[in-house]
Amino acid sequence: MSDDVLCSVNQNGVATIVLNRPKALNSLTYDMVRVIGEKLTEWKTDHNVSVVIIKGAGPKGLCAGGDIKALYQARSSKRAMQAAERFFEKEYEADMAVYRFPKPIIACLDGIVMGGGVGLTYGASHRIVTERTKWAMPEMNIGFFPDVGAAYFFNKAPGHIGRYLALTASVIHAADVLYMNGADIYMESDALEQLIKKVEHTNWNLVKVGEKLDQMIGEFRTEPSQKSELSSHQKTIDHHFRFNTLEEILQSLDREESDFGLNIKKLLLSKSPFSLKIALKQLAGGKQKTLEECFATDLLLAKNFLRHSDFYEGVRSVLIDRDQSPDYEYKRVSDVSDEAVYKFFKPSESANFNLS
Ligand code: QUE
Repeated sequence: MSDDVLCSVNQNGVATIVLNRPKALNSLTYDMVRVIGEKLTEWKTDHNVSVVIIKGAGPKGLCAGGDIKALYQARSSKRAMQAAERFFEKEYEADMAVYRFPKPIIACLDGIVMGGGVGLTYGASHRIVTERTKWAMPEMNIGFFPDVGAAYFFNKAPGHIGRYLALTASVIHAADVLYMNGADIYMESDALEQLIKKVEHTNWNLVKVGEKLDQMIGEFRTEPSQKSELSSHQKTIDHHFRFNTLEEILQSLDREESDFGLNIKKLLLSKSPFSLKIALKQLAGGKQKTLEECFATDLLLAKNFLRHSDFYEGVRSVLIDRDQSPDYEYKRVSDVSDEAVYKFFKPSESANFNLS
């Protein structure tokens, strides 16, 4: 049994999940997401568990995403491909178990919270951000797509902020995470540490857990020192991202004169045109979908990206060779046909699409 995730239950009814791969920014392996899913299933009905804490080991943060370097190996063999597919299945199961968990989950969004880290925390009942929080769905940087339920939760953000965050892969801080509905509570990182100690040392067995927890959080919570930047750009973002085609979004940005708008255009043009179009369709489609349907689409898309060169080229350019100059299959947005995009939302013949 590996130590990459530490799960424990104390005498007071507090269960803790510690993501414990600090040298790899706690990025998620197959074993980690499998164990997290299993533990949450077990704790759901365990009367010795009243509250769950999710946190990351080490100084850098909660979680940088999936163990992308392991997924990169999928290009080399059928065996590795199957392992990669199983990773996504278990990861999304763990994410969904967090949403469906019937007791409070305190998620510590302290430091880096990206990709898979977002997936594990969005569905938690008590999501706490700090002055150290760096939050992003960074998949557009690696020729992939925003998975882990993004089509569901980005549609819960105000206006078209979700599309903006997904397509630009922007990193945001505490006030913006609260604004886009990725967190509920702000407190200083030091206060969060004290809160967690206090929660661990409180006996939850004979109290009204929800009430007592809210009261305890009230002792530590404050307000971020800076205003949400996203809120001040809401109108601009909504204006440009209201379109359902990438061509229209880019055309709209051509008429923009602010530095903010010009920078968005530059960011979009640095991504894989194919990934951008898939993500836009995925998010537009997510509006009508349930949580389960969003995760089912994510699994289908993840399996198809495992069979697409842009994903490996993106990972290579960012994490393997680090040259930051990906050579994507399609060079321009106009090179990606509607048909190619449409087809990508259908199961690939070589994939095993069982969702159990
Ligand atoms: C986009 C991503 C990821 C990323 C960088 C991106 C991602 C991920 C990591 C990562 C970072 C440090 C590590 C590690 C993985 O980087 O998902 O193992 O040590 O996990 O631009 O989606």
